[in-house]
Amino acid sequence: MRKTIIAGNWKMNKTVSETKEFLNELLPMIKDVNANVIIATPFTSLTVASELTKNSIVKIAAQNMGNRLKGAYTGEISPLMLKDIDVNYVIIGHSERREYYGDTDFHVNEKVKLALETKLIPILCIGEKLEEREANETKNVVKTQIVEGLKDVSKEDAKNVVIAYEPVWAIGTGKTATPEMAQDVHKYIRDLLADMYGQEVSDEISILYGGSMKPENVVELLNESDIDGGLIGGASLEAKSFAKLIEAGK
Ligand code: 3PY
Repeated sequence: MRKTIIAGNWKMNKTVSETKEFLNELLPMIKDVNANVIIATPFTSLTVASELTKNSIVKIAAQNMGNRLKGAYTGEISPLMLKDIDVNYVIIGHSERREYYGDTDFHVNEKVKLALETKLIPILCIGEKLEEREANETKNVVKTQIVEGLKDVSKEDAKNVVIAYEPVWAIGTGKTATPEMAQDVHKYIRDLLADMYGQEVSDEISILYGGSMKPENVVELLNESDIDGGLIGGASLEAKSFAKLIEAGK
């Protein structure tokens, strides 16, 4: 039985004091909720977020990481540094990283493998651009990103990967894939993972939907059999709306 995961991706938002304020508002609201909640904060807020959420259902994620363990890599953050401050998850290959910072499937694969090696759970993001959807290329794009992103990842390790399908045209645009459109791609991903690792492993992997998920559409998206949760941008920045999403996901 797969767990529903409600994950917030704050992107480049919130200072340390805003992080404290948010968590002080959110945590009492979800005190009695039994759900899998993740918040991906900027690097600067990770320490305070992991301290404040220690005795709660919330797990903390980084939004990216370096592709080496240590050394002369100016500006990078090692997965070991993330582990050291009790970070459990790391988003890898978000479309904004691919688009603005040149992260390729090769880099994504290096990071996925290193995250698994260091016992961080990678949230591997994939998804097509608008022109790719219009050219009927969605499934080919998603297939390449998964096959390349998980290259040399063993069956044992694959069980510890979370996939986030985020159609790029639905990110920050207010446009959401209809539940049927999203389910169609999620099912395709599930079948692909079954071809790669066997049905049993595929059935264990959580596949999240991302791209303008909000309180108004969360229930119908989560009703689809292969949508196991959400990776949420804008609606995760405000404690009340994030709490509503968590409530829907329990
Ligand atoms: C969004 O919903 O905008 C996201 O990109 C979540 O990662």
